[in-house]
Amino acid sequence: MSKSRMMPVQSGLTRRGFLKGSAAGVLAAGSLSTLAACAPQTQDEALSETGTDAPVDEGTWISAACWHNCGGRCVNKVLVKDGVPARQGSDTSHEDSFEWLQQRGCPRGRSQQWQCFGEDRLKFPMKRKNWQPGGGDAARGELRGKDEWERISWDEAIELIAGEVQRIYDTYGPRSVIANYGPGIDMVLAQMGGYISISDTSSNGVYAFNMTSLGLPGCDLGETNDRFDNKNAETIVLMGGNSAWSSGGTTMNNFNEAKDAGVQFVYVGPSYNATAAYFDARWVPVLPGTDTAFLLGVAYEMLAQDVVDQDFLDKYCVGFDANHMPEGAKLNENFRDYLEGAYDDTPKTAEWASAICGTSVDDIKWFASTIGKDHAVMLLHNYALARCSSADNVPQLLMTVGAMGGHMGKSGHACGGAYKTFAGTNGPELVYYGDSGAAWVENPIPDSISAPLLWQSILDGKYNSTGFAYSEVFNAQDIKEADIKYLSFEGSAMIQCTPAAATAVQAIRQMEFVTCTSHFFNAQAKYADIVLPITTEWERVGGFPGHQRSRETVIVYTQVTDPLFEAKTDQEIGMLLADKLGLPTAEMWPVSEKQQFFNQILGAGYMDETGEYVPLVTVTQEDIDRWECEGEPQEGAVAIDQFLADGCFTIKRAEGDNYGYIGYADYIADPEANPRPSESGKFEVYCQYKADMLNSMGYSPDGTFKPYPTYVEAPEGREGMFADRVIGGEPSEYPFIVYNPHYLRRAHGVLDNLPWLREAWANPVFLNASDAAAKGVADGDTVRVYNAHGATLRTASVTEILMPGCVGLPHGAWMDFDEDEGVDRAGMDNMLCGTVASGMGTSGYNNYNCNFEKYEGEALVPDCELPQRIVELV
Ligand SMILES: Nc1nc2c(c(=O)[nH]1)N[C@H]1C(S)=C(S)[C@@H](COP(=O)(O)OP(=O)(O)OC[C@H]3O[C@@H](n4cnc5c(=O)[nH]c(N)nc54)[C@H](O)[C@@H]3O)O[C@H]1N2
Ligand SMILES: Nc1nc2c(c(=O)[nH]1)N[C@H]1C(S)=C(S)[C@@H](COP(=O)(O)OP(=O)(O)OC[C@H]3O[C@@H](n4cnc5c(=O)[nH]c(N)nc54)[C@H](O)[C@@H]3O)O[C@H]1N2
Ligand code: SF4
Ligand SMILES: [Mo]
Repeated sequence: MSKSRMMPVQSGLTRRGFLKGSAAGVLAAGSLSTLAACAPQTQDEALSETGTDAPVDEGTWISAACWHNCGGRCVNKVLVKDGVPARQGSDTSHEDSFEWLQQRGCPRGRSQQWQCFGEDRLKFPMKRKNWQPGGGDAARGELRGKDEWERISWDEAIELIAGEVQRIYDTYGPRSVIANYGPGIDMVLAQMGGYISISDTSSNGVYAFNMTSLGLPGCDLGETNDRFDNKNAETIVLMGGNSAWSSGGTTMNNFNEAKDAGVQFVYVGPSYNATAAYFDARWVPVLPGTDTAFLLGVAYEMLAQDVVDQDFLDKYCVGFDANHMPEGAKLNENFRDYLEGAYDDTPKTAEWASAICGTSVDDIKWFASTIGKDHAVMLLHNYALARCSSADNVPQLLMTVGAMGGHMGKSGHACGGAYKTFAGTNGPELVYYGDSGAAWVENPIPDSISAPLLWQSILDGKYNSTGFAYSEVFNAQDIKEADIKYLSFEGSAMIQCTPAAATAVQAIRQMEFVTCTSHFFNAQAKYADIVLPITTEWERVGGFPGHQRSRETVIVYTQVTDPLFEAKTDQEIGMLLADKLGLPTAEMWPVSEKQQFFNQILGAGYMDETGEYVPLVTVTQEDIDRWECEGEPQEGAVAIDQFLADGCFTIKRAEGDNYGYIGYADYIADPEANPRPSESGKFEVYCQYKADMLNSMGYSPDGTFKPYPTYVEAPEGREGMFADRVIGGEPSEYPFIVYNPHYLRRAHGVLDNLPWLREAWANPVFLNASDAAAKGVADGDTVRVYNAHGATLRTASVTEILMPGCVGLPHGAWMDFDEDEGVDRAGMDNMLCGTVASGMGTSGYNNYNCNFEKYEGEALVPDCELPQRIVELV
């Protein structure tokens, strides 16, 4: 990286100096008022006000990182003028069109400078004042979350961590440690003998594990059609999710041609959200966690209306009816007879379904006829419907309903996952980046704790080690004892993003040692003993954002500034610790961070028009010398400097090009030659493996799951709304279902502390208008939302676009737990999620029960008026 691209932000300033430094690139909260006196009136205003009012043609535009797990993948540009980020921008590498999409950033990405240069960045290693090494009372664990903080040097920090790691592994062994595959400290822990990890179904919910046993692709992603085919559908059904908020907007473009062509969109879910509105969709309301009941009613109706493609079922599926059972079936039952009530005297009629899912009988019947065999239909699901307890039959059932309509393997038809940058497009990767060459130390301990049970398992001293679902190694429930002494928070927000936050506080206070690497004083840092400041990606050599990327684009970013204050990268921290512990540091990190980036560039490739993968980036010997890296010169489509300046490479598409794709086309054309990955090689409407797996994992009572999809009551959920769990009876203590939409202000917890974003998005709790009225709650009132697991305060946003009985509490607000009152003041979602697991150990964020009331205490002030969370060092 040339020096001129780096910002002259100096390291090692004091906090005072940091504040003073705001004029030279560090953005203090106070300066917000100068830049944007009050909340901008429109989003355009917000964007044009980013940074100073520097003219756009002065200074240098740098491709900067936006690396969060936000559902999008966008080009982020920073205009650096006199060493200060003056403006932010996005993709300008070509004009935007449906054929050649730009990857434009959202307001979060365009506010990134407030994160990297924010006044609230952690600047130095810190130690909790009353914590001392050695375990036992010296840890003063009861003060976690309340203690004061001291600045320590890196030497002291590494010395303390090395000493404690050695002591804990020597005294208690690796099963006394919990970590989660972080890239620095956790690598060292893996090398020390390993740790118990966390098995979390997080994003994918009940689609997380073993979808292949049903005949689906992993997580049911990859077998829908290329985006140019979307316009060939008559109807596109979106089951759950909200990509307008959660996919950075860019993937919505994949459906624009279909929208323009007049394709009918249908949205199935508890709210008529921004995505449904954008597509002018017909809304089919379904209560959270009840999609199984809805789809069973639909399947019954399809049979009743005679709109089932029986030939498709006979040829491509097993287990739909008694005449097509798979070999090895242990149960003489089938789906069709279940639908008709043969085993429980309950036909799964539209009326039966309606009582459970809250959808009208008319809507269920309409939906069944609309998706019948004579129509071209795309049944696209997100995972919001899968992040629910006991929803484990959804994947198999949606696949079954898709097969009943014959909606696989044909143009205009699809059935499968539409998620993040994969939403509405699939097919082989057209462009990609190379392997970094970094080594990875495997964690030798295969046990894991299911995320929703994590904190209670620590308190109980025992855990179900079933692990990452059902595999060769771990199958049946296996309860083990564990006395956890050390928690490493590195790269995942374990307190913030895992259910049962109040229990987390208790469990953490039992520890002897807690470390955290972080940019900010977030929940993990607040409850740790030693906190290490890490660099943001703006301070690193450059890279390619991982997570989701689209098949048509790679995004690349470069360094914006030297590391701020004393921040270090994960790799630097890992290496310091490994050295101190006498571990083989050079073997563990054989490749420098710069060489890793260079390797990714060299290995980048794309598919040319003939279908061949060829190198993407032209690199000369001079480039290699300038970078002081190793590699061979190569010819590609774009020169390295141009590629880095553009910040991306996007394949230009055209109608009828060689890059089209129809999901499952090979299987449908020749099922014998191209079997699905299930045991039978077909879609398994009866899947013995599924039942055996779910029943033996130990999270639901044995026998709960049948080999075919059935309705299973959730531990809370729909039935939990009623006192005696009988739908329609007296309301229970917690007669609402709370779900967690992923929220525009932030990516999970990340960015929640940014003043601009706080001004733009208030983070209210969404309440149905009639429910609110019944409780005397008006829009803008402070409400207390509570259940058996905890309580939180939020300002009410009263709306008609939410089904009665539902409460929408956005995901990711930074915990602000008032222990005296037993209430969180930030609207933190995991306060209301509890120690509840079912099926595959699902984190069922979207179907807990709750109640709410007008709050009698002092009303909340808007989040944007609260001071930033800045640690005062003693
Ligand atoms: N109640 C409820 N809980 C949920 C959800 C929900 O809907 N409701 N959603 C779930 C879902 S879908 C997901 S994916 C999970 C997400 O859960 P997490 O992945 O745990 O969430 P993030 O906030 O993205 O955590 C990333 C953390 O890593 C830090 N970080 C970022 N970059 C670096 C780096 O380079 N090095 C290091 N060391 N740290 C870094 C960030 O500051 C942040 O603290 O949350 C889940 N939790
Ligand atoms: N801004 C922002 N974007 C993000 C994230 C973020 O934190 N912030 N997180 C990213 C990550 S890791 C993920 S996993 C995705 C998640 O994002 P999405 O997969 O889009 O999921 P949600 O935001 O949970 O979807 C919310 C919508 O799903 C519907 N819904 C809720 N429960 C159910 C149900 O049981 N059934 C049905 N049919 N519908 C239901 C509701 O109508 C609600 O409006 O977002 C990604 N994008
Ligand atoms: S959608 Fe995500 S990657 Fe894109 S600009 Fe926004 S935060 Fe950044
Ligand atoms: Mo996720």
